[in-house]
Amino acid sequence: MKMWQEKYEAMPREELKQLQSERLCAQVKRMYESVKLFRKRMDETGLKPSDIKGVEDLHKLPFSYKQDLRDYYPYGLFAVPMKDIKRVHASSGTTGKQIVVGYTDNDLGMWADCFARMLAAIGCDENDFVHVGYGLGLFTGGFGAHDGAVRLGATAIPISAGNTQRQIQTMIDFGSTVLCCTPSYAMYLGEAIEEMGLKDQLKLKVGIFGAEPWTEEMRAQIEEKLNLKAYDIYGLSEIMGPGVSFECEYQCGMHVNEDHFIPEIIDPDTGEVLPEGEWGELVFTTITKEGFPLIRYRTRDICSLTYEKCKCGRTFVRMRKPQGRTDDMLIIRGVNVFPSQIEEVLLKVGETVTPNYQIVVDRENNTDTFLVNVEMSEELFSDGSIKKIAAVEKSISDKLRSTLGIGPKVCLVNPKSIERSEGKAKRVIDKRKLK
Ligand code: DLL
Repeated sequence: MKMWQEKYEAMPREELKQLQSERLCAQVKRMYESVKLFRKRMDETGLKPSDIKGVEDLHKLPFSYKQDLRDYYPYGLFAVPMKDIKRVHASSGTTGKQIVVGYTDNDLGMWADCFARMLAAIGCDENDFVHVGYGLGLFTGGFGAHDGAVRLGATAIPISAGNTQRQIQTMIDFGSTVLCCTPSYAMYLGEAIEEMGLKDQLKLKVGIFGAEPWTEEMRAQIEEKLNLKAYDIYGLSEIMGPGVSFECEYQCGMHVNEDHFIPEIIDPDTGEVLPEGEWGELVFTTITKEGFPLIRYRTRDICSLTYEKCKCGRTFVRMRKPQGRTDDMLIIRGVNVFPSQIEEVLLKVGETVTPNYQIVVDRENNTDTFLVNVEMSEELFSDGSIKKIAAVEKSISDKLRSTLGIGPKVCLVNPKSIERSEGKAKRVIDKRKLK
């Protein structure tokens, strides 16, 4: 498969390390001069930019956090004058004030290249029609995919998120070959297309899905419903947006664009860097960004890395699918629960249920209550007896108990009764926080 920028993507690791070192040193120096908070943190640790000689010194540098972006909202961490910032994006997240990020012309060019690398890696070229179903707005998803498609020379269809009927009609009429949206919205589109009996009219070859965690089981279902090959893409607003890392044709982890971003895995409690292969918190350092560079940014995503050579010829390190976040882990009656574990179980249950679910946690008489609402399939809804439904509920609850170590009450609800999202799915309602 073609590489968009082979010079970097297949760079021998020794050379790559040299390049990263040069870029890191230059960035540390630049940030020390232009970002007040970074200078303060360096001074507190007694470090001078000249103490950083290369990537081997990365671990000495201070971490940065999402809270920093809130404290210095909106532009306080930018490293260039505002006249050089050509675009801003923002992310609201589930809690707290939104965060704002900014890009220079060079940053936008680098981002477009990173996304174009992914498109090329999965076999796309100028003959493709890229259906951009991520929100085009302050969210980074839409513009990232759009600019990447244009950079590749493909035809971009910037439809943005929402209006499912129009999405489907446009996909068919305009001949979309590449679908970009969240995996949960891809599932929803797939369901709607199945219902309308329009699957045969689609020309989709590949899908680029990310912005939220999704499982291998979900991948299989999306591929079946939309008749395409589904690829994972990762990114976060603070570091750039979609395309920080991407799957290649071999789909064995996501290649981090290491000429721009250096990843580390740390123990989230102690901050120690963990050895290759271990799971921990993913931390990123940007080494080329001008507008809003970040050193050792704590993503809160739980991940692991492998430097083993990939069959595609890229030398870039691969990150595994993030297994949730340190901050979306629920602690229910003392047990750690990740929404992705529930999804995995549901996708293995089979025909009787769909993977549309919502977790409701509450507190009664000082004890946590744990309920999982799951949409039953149309078949079970139309011909399942109350007894059969109760049996399915019990079997799911048992399966969840053995996976999680804690058994929720499972309630099968009517098909399509759980609210759909055009962006990231809302899987958890934690009422304890309101009390
Ligand atoms: O979600 C950027 C993006 C847009 C990525 C489109 C991929 C596609 P934020 O809104 O800032 O940015 O959210 C970033 O989303 O820290 C992860 O927790 C999660 N996330 C993103 N991609 C993946 C993925 C965009 N492929 C946060 N798998 C990150 C799992 C993901 N989680």
